[in-house]
Amino acid sequence: MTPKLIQIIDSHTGGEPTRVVLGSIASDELETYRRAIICEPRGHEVIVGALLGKPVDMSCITSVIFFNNVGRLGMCGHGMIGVVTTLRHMKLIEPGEYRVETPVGIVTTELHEDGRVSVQNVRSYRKAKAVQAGGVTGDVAYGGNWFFLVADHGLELTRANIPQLTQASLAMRDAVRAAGFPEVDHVELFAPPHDPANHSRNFVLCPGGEYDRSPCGTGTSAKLACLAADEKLAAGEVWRQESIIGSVFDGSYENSDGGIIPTITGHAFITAETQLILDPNDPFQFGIGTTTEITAKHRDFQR
Ligand code: PYC
Repeated sequence: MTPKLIQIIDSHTGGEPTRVVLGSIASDELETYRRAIICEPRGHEVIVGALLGKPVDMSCITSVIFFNNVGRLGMCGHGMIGVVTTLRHMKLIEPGEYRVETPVGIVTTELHEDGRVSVQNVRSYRKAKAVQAGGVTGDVAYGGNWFFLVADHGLELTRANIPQLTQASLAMRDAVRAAGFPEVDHVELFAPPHDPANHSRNFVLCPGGEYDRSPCGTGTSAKLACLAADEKLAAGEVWRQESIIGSVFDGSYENSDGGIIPTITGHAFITAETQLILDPNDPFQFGIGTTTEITAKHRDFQR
């Protein structure tokens, strides 16, 4: 039997990797190949995949389904910046505006002359304010994915603390789900920025138990929705969100029907261009199975 070949281009946005899959598989085959593309031995659990396809709405340049080690994502801000940067690398686009179809709606992207990319995200909003769960108080908000946003966690947002931040965020996620918000799959912790040029620093727990190296585009969208609802940031004002590794996204918003339309700007860099080989004789051709409790919980939630 001949090996299956999957063309990919890798990039990172603020340190968070994106693996764009170029048409070697169809969307209904994604579940078969998802772990082969993301997980060991070819990848690792931090990667977010982006499967490009033919859009239904022909005003869009492409459709994209984002996916990770445990399933699919609604939207992905750092991933969308990676997708646009990849299309530019492939010489398919030049600086300008491009619409992209995602499972949660169409987003408008802008590739700038200097290589930065802005993503005008789907409508974002705060669902619940000051929810008490797991000994902390936070807001539940939507930014293309669902977030529990917490400031009163009492933890230091430093790289040295990442294991502790991960454990605490997993417990908060369990608690907020049990408190009546089963849709929450990301937790976002906030603290003052390390760089005074920024407004805030965050730590973001992703669905598979990994942390986002970037400031998280959908998480920053959810944060902007909360700031707007609290009248702490005016429409059009720029919010500079710093990640746990110090990378930064600029965010701003316009009002929309009780919620906001956020725009997130960041920069991605291409790191590799290659093809994956799935050898039918390789016992791990579909990736090393992940049987952790986190994965099982996420699968239950997805059902
Ligand atoms: O940038 O929206 C984002 C994101 C979601 C999960 C990882 N990154």
